Amino acid sequence: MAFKSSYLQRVYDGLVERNGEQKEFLQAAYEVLESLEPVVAQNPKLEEEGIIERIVEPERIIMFRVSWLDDNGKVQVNRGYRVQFNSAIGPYKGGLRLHPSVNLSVIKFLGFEQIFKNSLTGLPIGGGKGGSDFDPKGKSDREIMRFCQSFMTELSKHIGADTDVPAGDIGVGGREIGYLYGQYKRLRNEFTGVLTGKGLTYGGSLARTEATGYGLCYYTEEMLKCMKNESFKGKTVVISGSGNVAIYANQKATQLGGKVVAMSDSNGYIYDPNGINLDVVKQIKEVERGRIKEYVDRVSGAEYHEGCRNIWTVKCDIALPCATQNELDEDGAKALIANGVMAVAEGANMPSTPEAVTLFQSKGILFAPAKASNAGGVATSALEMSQNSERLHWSFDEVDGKLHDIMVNIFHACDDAAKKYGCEGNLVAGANIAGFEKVADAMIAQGVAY
Ligand code: NDP
Ligand code: 2IT
Repeated sequence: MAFKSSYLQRVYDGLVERNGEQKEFLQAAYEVLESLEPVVAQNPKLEEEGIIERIVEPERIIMFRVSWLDDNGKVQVNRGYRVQFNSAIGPYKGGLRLHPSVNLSVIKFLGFEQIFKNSLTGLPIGGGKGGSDFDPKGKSDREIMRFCQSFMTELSKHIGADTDVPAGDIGVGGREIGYLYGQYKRLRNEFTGVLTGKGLTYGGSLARTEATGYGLCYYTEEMLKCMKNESFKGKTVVISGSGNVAIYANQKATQLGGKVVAMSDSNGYIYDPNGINLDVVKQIKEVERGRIKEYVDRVSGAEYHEGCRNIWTVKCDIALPCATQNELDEDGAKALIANGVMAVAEGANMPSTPEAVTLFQSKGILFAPAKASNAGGVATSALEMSQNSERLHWSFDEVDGKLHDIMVNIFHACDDAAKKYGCEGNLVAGANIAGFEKVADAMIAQGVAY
């Protein structure tokens, strides 16, 4: 891995030296630094002001013990994280992930990506991320509650409506946000917009639940229109995952005229040639918290296949990876390409491996990078913060309309930045550059602390 710029090379070598074991973080950082080659070449001020070495170093990392009592009264211990990565353009903002695979590398990669994503939304939010290696699967509601309360007891010391505003991510939905919010309020005696994704009865925004999946489809529709004079209409769609992002991506893709034929969870995938019945998926995943394979017991003509990675062998025009990082690798990309895929748009964070991205781009397949195409969730979180600040509640259509405009604007910001720096059509580079420019400018304006 070699950079043309000696400055970028030096910063990246330093990162590897200090964080060699943080694979996911280095993967995310490498991709951004690579995209910044033409920007660094044209702007010597970036090196003079030490912007790149500053932007790859989190402003603050908080790691803490989370001890809680399970239903048998036994003490359990997990590790909690909050990485406050960059506050140049607004309070730290980003989700909390509860999954056994969570470690510092995963939270740092997510927090790093969040800086540029949040900048792309055009709204005043900095970048952060947090979570725990706690596994919510198989836990009772009471266990989830006790974990969330313990987690928030420590986290509450470090967050606030003008400081750091967490939200959901894998394993954190409405139930968890409710418990976290209740505990924050008890500890602080404050009713503020300290979390987003809240329930509609206590300050949540309409359309936040739908926002990431809807936003992904709005971005994809604009990309299809502007780059290929195409749309979702009549297209076959494959969506990995069956959580929050996947479900509402399915709903919007279907509304826009697409037919979603496959979805998955970490065990395997379902294939339904008639188009997936989303009500059944919602009942299984949102209400019963069950497994995707149960779908085939309820819908005739559908198939279940063990092994989630094979979902990419299902023939489709549009692929929307909406589960987790590095879920779509080179083999998956080859299978999609062999079956004639036209566009791949990322709903999850960094779901495609670098090899897969290179393959898509080299074959002229439209490719929408996560930090642009999944920014609708956090953008709507920022709209929730606005509503909380003005103590008003906007209608579904008002929020959804703003979300739509934000996603269209993000697409054009990426497309324009790519053109400006000589890499027309490369939305990965465009997203990284457009997201970076605003943050770098704000960092320079605010000076170096000494
Ligand atoms: P959920 O917890 O609602 O759903 C996650 C889904 O992904 C589940 O179907 C889960 O299956 C599957 N999954 C999780 N881990 C793995 C794994 N290691 N291998 C295969 N499948 C896996 O999370 P979300 O839908 O909220 O998040 C999905 C992705 O979207 C994440 O990358 C997240 O960072 C990203 N994202 C989320 C946003 C949001 O607003 N929620 C905003 C922007 C991005 P199983 O049940 O078997 O674990
Ligand atoms: O990855 C993400 O952008 C999210 N999980 C949503 C973050 C948020 O603050 O709404």
